[in-house]
Amino acid sequence: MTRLQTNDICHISKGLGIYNQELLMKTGRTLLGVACHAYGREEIKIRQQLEAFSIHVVPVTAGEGIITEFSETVSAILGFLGFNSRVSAASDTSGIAQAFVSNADAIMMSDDNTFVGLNLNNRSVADNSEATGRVFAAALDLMAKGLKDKAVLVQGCGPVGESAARTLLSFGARVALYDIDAQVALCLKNKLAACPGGHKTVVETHLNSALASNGYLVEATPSADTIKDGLISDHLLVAAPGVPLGVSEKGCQVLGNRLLHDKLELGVAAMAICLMGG
Ligand code: PYL
Repeated sequence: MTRLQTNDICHISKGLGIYNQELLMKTGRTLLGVACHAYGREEIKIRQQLEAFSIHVVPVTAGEGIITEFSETVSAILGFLGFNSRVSAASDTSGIAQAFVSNADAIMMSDDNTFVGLNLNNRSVADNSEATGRVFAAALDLMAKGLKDKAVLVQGCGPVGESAARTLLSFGARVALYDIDAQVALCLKNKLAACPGGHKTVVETHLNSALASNGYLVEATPSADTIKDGLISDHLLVAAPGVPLGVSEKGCQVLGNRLLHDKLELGVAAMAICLMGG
C-alpha cells in the first residue's frame, strides 16, 4: 500500500463539493449514493441515521507517524456526508479512550499498514482496502449502467483488487485478473472459484491484449503509468483506486469522464456506510 503524502490530500476537504458533482456526472450518484450502492443500502434510510452517528478520527503516531492533514481530511469527508465526526484531541491510546468515554459510535484510525473503522456498539470492523476495492467496483457498475455479463479487467490482485473482483462478480461481471506477478493473479483466481460466477474468472498474462479484450478496468496497483496511453480505447471505462494513479496526464485527458480516481474520498465514505451495518 502506498503511503499517502500531505500534498496528495491537502486539497480534498475544500474540493469535496466539486468532487461530489463530478461523481454525480460520472455515475449518476453522489459520494454518499455510490457508497450506499456498494453496500446495497437505501440512501434515504442512511441519511436519516447518519447525523446521529458519531465517529472519532484518532491520529496514530506509530511507525512513520502522523501524516499532516490525514485525520482532518478523513473527518472532513465524514462531515461532508453528514456524519457527526471529529478528530480526537489526543492521539493513540488517549484518543481511543476519549472516544469510549464520549460514547462515540465509531472510531477511524490508521497505522502504516492498516486503516480501519471500528463500530464501538456492535464491534464490526471496516477495512479501507476492502471498502475501497468494493466502492470503486460499485462506481464502475454505475458508470457502465450495469456490469452484468460485461468483461472487466482487474489490474493488481492485492487486497484492493481482490475486493473489487469479488464485488464485480456480485454484479454479474465476467472478471479477468492481471498482476505483474502472475502467481498472485493465479492465487486470487483460485480464491474466487468459491464465489458465484468465480469459476469463470480468467488470468491474463499480457496486459496489452487484456486491455484490448476488456471494455472495463479496475486499476488497483500501487504504481504510476501502468496503463500506456496507446492502450486506452475510445470506449474504455476506468475505475482507479490505485495510489498513485496508473494513468498518465495525457491518458487522463483522453479518458475524461470515463476515468474515476481519488485518494481517500470513496474509500472513507464506503467504510462509514459499512460501519453503519444493517
Ligand atoms: C489509508 C491510505 C490509503 C493509501 N495509503 C494509505 C496510507 O497512507 N496509510 C498510512 C496512513 C498513516 C496515518 C497516520 C496518521 O496520521 O494517523 N498514522
